Amino acid sequence: MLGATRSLLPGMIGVWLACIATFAQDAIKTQPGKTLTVGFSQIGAESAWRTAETESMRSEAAKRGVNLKFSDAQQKQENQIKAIRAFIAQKVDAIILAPVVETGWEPVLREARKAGIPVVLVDRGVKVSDESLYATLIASDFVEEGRLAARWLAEKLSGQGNIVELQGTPGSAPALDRKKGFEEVLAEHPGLKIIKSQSGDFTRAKGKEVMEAFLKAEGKNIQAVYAHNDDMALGAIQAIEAAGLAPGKDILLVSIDGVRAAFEAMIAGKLNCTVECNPLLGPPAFDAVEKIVAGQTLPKWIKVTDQVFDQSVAPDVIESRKY
Ligand code: GZL
Repeated sequence: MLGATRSLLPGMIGVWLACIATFAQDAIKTQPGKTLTVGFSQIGAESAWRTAETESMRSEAAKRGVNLKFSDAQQKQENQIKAIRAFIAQKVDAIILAPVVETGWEPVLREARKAGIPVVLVDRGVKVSDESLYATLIASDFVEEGRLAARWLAEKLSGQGNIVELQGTPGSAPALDRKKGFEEVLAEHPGLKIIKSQSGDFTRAKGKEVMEAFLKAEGKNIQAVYAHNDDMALGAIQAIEAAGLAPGKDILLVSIDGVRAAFEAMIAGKLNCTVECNPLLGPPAFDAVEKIVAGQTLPKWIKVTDQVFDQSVAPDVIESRKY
């Protein structure tokens, strides 16, 4: 009996180790000093924010000597899923994912876990039934960003006015949460009303197009624009000017991201306020990857801090902006 058990022992240990690897994916260990190969599935290049994030990831990987396999999904989830499967086939040490939308990730994340490859989420979160499918999320608090935007606007409008909303990509965490936070504060101000709301997909062109439609439908009935990102606000500014109105004066604009062009628009008096959403996620992302492959466990959410900038401070801070 003992002989038989002894002969089964190596197999049993193998199964036991595989189980540990499966259920504790954030405790994967690789040899110290080995060059890390990391797959990064990026959403696309839809905004200045996204470009800044990509630059931060690429430059940080180069600085750390990480072999980065980069994939631009052009805003399509199916392309991100294909890229993740390719990274799994290439047996990368870790995967970094900026998920374009919140849902639809469970199957491919299970494939990554089965392959023993940790997944770090950056910039946007996912909805999954089992949070152990990703090691950590490095992102801002989009609900708080929405609250900050609404509080600033409520004060500026003295609690009275009609607002049109340019939403981000449908189903994306920032679009859902920035709307949620904004409406949470608006509920405290019955004199403020969102009279039109539509997606501009986080792009300048679409933001301009949707704002043109809002102006046609509501004309001088609009006191303010709430844009889920600066790029759509900059498009809305173009539409407001084309309609013969003064952006920043006839119609106030508050947006989110804090990209350089937003500071330039605030200095020009055309944008009133932007809530920063820091895109320089390269350093914290690769810190997380290095800790995970060294066997450490990380918090499920590493929160990036943000702050509000308006026209009153824009001239003083623009030179210090890093993106
Ligand atoms: C936020 C990020 C959003 C930015 C947009 O973390 O996902 O996507 O706010 C970008 O500019 O397109």
